[in-house]
Amino acid sequence: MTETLASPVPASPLKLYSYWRSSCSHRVRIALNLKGLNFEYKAVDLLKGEQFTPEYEKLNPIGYVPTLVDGDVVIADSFAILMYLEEKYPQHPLLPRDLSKRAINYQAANIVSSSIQPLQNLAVLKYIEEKSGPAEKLRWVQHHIEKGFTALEKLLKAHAGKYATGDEIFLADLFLAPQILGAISRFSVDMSKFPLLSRLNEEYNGIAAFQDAAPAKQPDATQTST
Ligand SMILES: N[C@@H](CCC(=O)N[C@@H](CS)C(=O)NCC(=O)O)C(=O)O
Repeated sequence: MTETLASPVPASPLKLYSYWRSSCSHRVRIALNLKGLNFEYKAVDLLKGEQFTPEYEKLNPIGYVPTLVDGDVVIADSFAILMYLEEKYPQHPLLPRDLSKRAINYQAANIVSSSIQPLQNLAVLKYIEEKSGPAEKLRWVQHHIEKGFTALEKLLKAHAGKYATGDEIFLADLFLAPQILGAISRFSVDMSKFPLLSRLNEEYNGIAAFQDAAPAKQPDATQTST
């Protein structure tokens, strides 16, 4: 007889402060879904500046989404949230046991979270558009996404299986899926230059935990183009 271990569940409902189109929120939504953790969705409208209200800044001092609240615990950064979830709710591990594979996951995640996403953040794009116009804004964002994607294609060529680092979904996939979706749907990046990332994207699109985390499925989704 196989013994099944109960998955840890939160004592009180988790709350996720999120914006539908935020790729940083999107990664956390995927993790929560993979781990089977229900959460209350607390919408923060970035276009209305709700991230800068004094109430929200008490939770997230830098005024970004996402923020996770788990009882008394408040965590205001997607990487920190993912590491917290991983340790507190170990069902569906986000990190492989193999240390070198784990390091590749950190590397791929950080290419997205340090070398792509901050350069396409709302405040950065608004500044560039104001100074140099919408065409320059698009050139800027495409350049930085393509630079990161080129590095990711090279890095993952030696490690990918069905997913980014093998045949199981790990941390790297949680960072890639939202970034690729944004590149396609918001920034018209030519994905034909990135065959591996395109193939991974097809895989992600077929998985329920990823589908349910998609921007368009969130309660605050609108048709706004920003
Ligand atoms: N390192 C942070 C970055 C968070 C971040 O940049 N969030 C963006 C959305 S993906 C945001 O809130 N932008 C609002 C703004 O630029 O005012 C994390 O990973 O949580």
